[in-house]
Amino acid sequence: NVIHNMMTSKLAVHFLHHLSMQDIEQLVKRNKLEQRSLRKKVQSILDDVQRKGDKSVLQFTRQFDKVTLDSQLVLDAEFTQAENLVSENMRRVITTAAQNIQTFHKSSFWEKSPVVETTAGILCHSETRPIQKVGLYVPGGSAPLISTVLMLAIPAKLAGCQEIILCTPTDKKGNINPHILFAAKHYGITKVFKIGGAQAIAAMAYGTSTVPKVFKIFGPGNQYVTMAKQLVSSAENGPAIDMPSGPTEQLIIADSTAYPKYVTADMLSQAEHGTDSQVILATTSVQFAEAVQNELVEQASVLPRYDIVAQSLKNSFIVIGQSISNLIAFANLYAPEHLLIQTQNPEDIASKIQNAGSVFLGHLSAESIGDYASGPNHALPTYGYARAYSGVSVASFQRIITFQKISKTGLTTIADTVTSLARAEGLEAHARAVEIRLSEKSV
Ligand code: HSO
Ligand code: ZN
Repeated sequence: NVIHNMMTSKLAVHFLHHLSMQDIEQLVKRNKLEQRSLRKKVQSILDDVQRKGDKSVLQFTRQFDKVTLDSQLVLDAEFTQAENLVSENMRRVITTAAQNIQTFHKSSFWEKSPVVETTAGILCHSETRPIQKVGLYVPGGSAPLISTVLMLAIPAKLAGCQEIILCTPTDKKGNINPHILFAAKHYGITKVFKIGGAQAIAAMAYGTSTVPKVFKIFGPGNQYVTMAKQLVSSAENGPAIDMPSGPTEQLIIADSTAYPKYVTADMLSQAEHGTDSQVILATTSVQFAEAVQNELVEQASVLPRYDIVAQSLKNSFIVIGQSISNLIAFANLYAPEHLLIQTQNPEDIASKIQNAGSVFLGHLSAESIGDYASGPNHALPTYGYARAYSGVSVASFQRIITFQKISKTGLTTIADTVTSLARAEGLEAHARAVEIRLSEKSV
């Protein structure tokens, strides 16, 4: 094990009661990358793929990923080959995680609402329908996110999506991580393509001769992927997207009953995702903060991804509050992707949380467990979008259609309400569409 140079600087510490409202707003703001030049670059990739299809995609794959592919579509033989590379143990753990994810997602969706009689003779209800074609993106990058395949494919399949395609970049030899292929094959993906980056998003948004055009695109990615998703979703006829996504983030509320070792380990688990990850410790105890600072140096020093961790800890900080309720207020302002509550009574705090993607209650609830295997989804809103967006669920792969049926009684009861409102809006034809039925004797 390599022991790295000790981190030289400690996390920045902010005392909430010394900060003005403006200071706090500044603290809660995420680092925003320069968007203008990024947008231009990504738009030109999107335009090229839209014009030239597969030829353009293959060209970008050569240029950015340094691989020349015969087939972008993963062939049956490759699935078989991958299957053989997956150990018995990995099969077992992927299956276990998948089962929990399935159990949780199954428990929280619906297909048909009750029928409600809003007024005598007026029957209304809703039914959900799967989005027929969806595209999933799984980043390659520094970590092959096997778990992300499960987190996206399982709810898509439960929703009943007919076509579920997946794009992911290959390694330098043109291969996809075998576990990713194994998970894709076993959990409902219809086609896998060896495409990464903005060109993958473009291919799924516009369609090419090999990649089908989809109606909604899901999944995390780097800044190019994120920008591409935003651009295609606002284009004419473009697909919807799950949510705008950004670097991963975590906020831990800890009191003096928390364990510095656990809290530190959780912080490092998110800090290792990327240099732009952000982890925040919010605590009432200065001593506890001090203990975590020391523990961070200790635990980080032996991590294989030390360099990433050291970098992301520079975007990270500690806030000290005079009371737990000050910390709760701060957490609600920040709206973290992941909120960990490691205090004496986590449930009491949980009921006061308004803005968060996913909440982990108690000292034993490590975020990693939720990242992989407990059941809830790990595709969650970052960047403060948790104020308005939810994480991925079966509902993300469905739409709701409403149905209504008006009987003769319903028609008579509601006629005056509708005709009066219609005439108040100056829409005479609306009023008459009701009245013509009242006077019609045949029905
Ligand atoms: N923490 C990540 C998900 C993940 N962690 C995948 C490990 N693998 C964003 O929620
Ligand atoms: Zn993670």
